[in-house]
Amino acid sequence: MIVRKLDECRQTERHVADPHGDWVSTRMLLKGDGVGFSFHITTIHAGADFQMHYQNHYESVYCIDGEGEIESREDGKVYTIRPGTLYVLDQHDRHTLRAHSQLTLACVFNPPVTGDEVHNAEGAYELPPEASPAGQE
Ligand code: 9YT
Repeated sequence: MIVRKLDECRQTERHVADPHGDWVSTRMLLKGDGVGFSFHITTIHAGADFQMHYQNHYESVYCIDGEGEIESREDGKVYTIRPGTLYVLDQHDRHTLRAHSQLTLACVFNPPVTGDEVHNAEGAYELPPEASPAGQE
């Protein structure tokens, strides 16, 4: 069994800051923990408005706190985000996230993030050399 505390993880290298200043992410579970997914508590700063495209991962995002919206750049649909909302990027959807207030999100990635990944120019996380893209295992 693994038991961890968010406040303790925040004091370690598991706490990663976006170089663009849009978010911070505490990766409470990583690939090295061996369970096949990673689990992050992510804070999106109020006013953030940025694009992502997780070409190599599936991601589930559950809103714990805050208000915002998620736009699919595949079809232009915009969905409100508030506490209790789950969105799942099951099609590697290109998307834009807007935080109307600070958002606290619980995020799960498959395949798991390995450590200190931040978005590349396309808004994706690169895979380690040996990993398979999500859906191609
Ligand atoms: C919602 C989202 O994808 N935010 C970017 C950070 C990511 N969730 C992470 O690495 O925790």
